Amino acid sequence: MSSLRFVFLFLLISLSASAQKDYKLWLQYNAVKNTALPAEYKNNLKGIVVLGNSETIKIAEKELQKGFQDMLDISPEIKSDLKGENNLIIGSKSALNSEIKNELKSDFDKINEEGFIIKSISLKSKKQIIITGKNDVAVLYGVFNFLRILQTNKSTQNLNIADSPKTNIRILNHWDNLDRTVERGYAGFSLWNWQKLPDFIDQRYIDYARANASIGINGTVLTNVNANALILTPQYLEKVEALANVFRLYGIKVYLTARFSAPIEIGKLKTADPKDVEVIKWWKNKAAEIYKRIPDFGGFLVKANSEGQPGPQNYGRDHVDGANMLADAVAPFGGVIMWRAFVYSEHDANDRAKQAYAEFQPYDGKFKENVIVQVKNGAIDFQPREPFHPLFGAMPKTPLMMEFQITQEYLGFSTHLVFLPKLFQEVLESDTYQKGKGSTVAKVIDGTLYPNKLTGIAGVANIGNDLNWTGHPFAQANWYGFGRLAWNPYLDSETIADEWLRCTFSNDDNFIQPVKNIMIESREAVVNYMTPLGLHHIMDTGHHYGPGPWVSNLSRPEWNPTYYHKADKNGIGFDRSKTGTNATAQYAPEVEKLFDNLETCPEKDLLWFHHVSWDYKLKNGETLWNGMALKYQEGVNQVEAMQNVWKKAEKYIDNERFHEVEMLLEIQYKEAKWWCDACLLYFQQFSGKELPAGVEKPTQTLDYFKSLKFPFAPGNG
Ligand code: BDP
Repeated sequence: MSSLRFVFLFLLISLSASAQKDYKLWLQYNAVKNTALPAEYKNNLKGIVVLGNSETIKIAEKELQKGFQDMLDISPEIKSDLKGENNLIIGSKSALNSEIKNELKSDFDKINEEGFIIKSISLKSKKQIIITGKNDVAVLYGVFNFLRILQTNKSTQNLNIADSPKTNIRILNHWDNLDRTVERGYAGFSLWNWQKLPDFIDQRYIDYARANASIGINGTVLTNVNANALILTPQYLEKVEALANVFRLYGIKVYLTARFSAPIEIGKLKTADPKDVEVIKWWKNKAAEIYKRIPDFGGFLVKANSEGQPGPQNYGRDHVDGANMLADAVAPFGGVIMWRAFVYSEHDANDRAKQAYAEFQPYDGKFKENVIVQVKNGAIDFQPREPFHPLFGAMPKTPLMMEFQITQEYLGFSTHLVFLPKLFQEVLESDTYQKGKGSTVAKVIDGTLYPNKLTGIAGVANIGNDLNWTGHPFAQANWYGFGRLAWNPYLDSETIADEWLRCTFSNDDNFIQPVKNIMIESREAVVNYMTPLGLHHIMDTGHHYGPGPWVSNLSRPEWNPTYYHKADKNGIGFDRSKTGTNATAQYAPEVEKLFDNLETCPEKDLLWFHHVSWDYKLKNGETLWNGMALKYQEGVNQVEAMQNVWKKAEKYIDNERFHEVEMLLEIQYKEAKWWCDACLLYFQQFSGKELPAGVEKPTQTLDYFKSLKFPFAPGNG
């Protein structure tokens, strides 16, 4: 072979290997290089004893084989009964012999139906490791967790883990349309190839399910909340069934969005009134039809009477009527209705931030048992920072589930590196004070504050058919982190970042430490260069790409950024205190007081709750104007610092991912600067003040920034 051809071939092979890394997410299974560990691992993993023969157990077995092969270059003998020592035993409780069951009795008492046990035990004086749980999917969770021990180079000596998910429904919400566009999707088109389904099962469906199972996600809503009724027709249900058949083996239930007017659109009825007998019958039959195909169908997610979607109010009924009617339809089959509380109306002159609480709180205790109300983390809409939604903790008799957005609609799309678990953690740790100090949002969500049986966390997916699934290599960490927090809402985001980096890139501490710092700081950086000090919703209109604080011409007042920042010559911010819209009164008294009082209101939320003068003194002694300008600049500087750290990462990882991130950080830097310049020039018109020392001069005029148009920005329908 000529040397040129050789080089070409080599390049091709290494390129595709590198591209595969992008695809493999956090399941890289890199060779374990640490000197002592491979020997320890190999010694403990002489054979794999597989008890049980379900498809799920076979998946678990294959996963272990792959893990051992890739990480340790070994293929332990597979046995179906227990012989010898230093085996890894996998199997669910019912497949275990009585000796093992007795040995693990107290461990089984500690876990719930989906929990797993990983334990070093001694059977007839022989050392073994066992991975078990109450069913096969739990065993699979245990297997992935065991492999993570190896991936993160931790010891396998004296293992003693009993871990259970703290929430029941850990679910992705795909805002995927039937034409495969994805609302607010920045990673290509929808994974679901409706045209080729049901006969063509894309390997991606299997890899998607595997990735989700590895982090404990157990549900997926396939379709957009702005729903199309066609998904409920037999033509599509057949395709949904094919996906459900794939996902089931990985413990993932399929859910669909239900368009409230479906009985009219596909059922030929004249009404969709939830009290109409024909409508009630239609939904009952529809549910029965779905469950006949998909016996473990999860249920429906519903966006009703929100942003123009149809709902019970079109017929003079309310959310309770609508949700309960659907709940009755799926109840005989064990289905659940996830009813969204994301509502606000152009006919309501009230502060938008108050509307969901005002509408939903009075319904407390009125929903059927199988309804869970899905509430966004904040009262407006997935902003870089929002105080927690006042509904959390305020509906003791109603199960509430969290809705986070993993896709970065308001946080720079898939071009900005923003580690969202930091944001999620901040929300989950927030204290609602609804049952005294310590009534955190996490406790509302996992059912420990009020004894609600149904619990859940939803994440609006950032997944598309891009080679690397999420557009930005680091956006994979947000999918991963969401899953880990859904499993355990008390996990620390730093732990998650550490795990993810080790599983995705490298265990080298010289790489981990600095890059972890970037991740941890990235969330505050985006807040600084987009919406510091409690500013919110000042993104450009419609697509939400880039700054647009000047937009004021949209038909609905609350769609205009000017509605949110209220900048004038006297100052800036939305007065939601007693002297303003009194939104603070929707919180428990302790929180209300904290937010209401300028002295105690955290500065990070200042302009969310207060309109303050440009000369207002911040805690660091700066005037508000100077402080705000410095924050914008700090955000830009933080991105620059991230770039500098990243440059040093080159020698630790593959070229392709290194360069991808390098290029993306360059875009992020430019866009951070764009945000900083555009916002400061705009707000300066009101403050009438010079930029303080330390803030770079804007590179363009305000008119230039205002003239920018993005008719084809992604994710905008
Ligand atoms: C907003 C999005 C819009 C969604 C809506 C929702 O801009 O595309 O349909 O939320 O959550 O954030 O229903």
